[in-house]
Amino acid sequence: MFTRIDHVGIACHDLDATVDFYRRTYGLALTHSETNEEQGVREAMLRVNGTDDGGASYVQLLQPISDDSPVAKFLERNGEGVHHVAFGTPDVDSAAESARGRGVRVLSAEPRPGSMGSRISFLHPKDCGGVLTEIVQGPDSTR
Ligand code: CMX
Ligand code: CO
Repeated sequence: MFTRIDHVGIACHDLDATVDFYRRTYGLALTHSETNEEQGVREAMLRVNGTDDGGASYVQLLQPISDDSPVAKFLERNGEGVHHVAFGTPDVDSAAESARGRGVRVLSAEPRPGSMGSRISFLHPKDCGGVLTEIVQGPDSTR
């Protein structure tokens, strides 16, 4: 069902400064940035590597754009740090359905728009051993 780690989502207060830290410290370049109003974030994707299934792995840096967004709540409670882990899959609908069938709460009825044209679903951290878990399908099943 999962074929790779698509990204690790990291909450931060200052997106530009954090992108700069990853560039200066690790040499990771900014691949893509966008604002996702529905998710309440400005985000930056830093590609780490390609993978065998034609996809890739990223660091996803997240800065909230509103005080009541999930990432703003997380920052208020925990400060900066790892917010979620996202697994890549060729079929987000069936992966979410399969998790639901095993009693894991899926946080939206249908997958939602994610970064770079992907479709995403979130699983409740309380049903996943304390890890907010995202499932990602790329625009053409690969990216
Ligand atoms: N990781 C682990 N646990 C988390 C968590 C996280 N990121 N966010 C919240 N929790 C825990 C809290 O610690 C809390 O635990 P306790 O009850 O033991 O204190 C519990 O979950 C409920 O916390 P809350 O602050 O009341 O959080 P909400 O119920 O309001 O929201 C969640 C939690 C997961 C439903 C919400 O954050 C959500 O819908 N997330 C999915 C969307 C999202 O995160 N979008 C931003 C990323 C976009 C992207 O990746 O593209
Ligand atoms: Co994510």
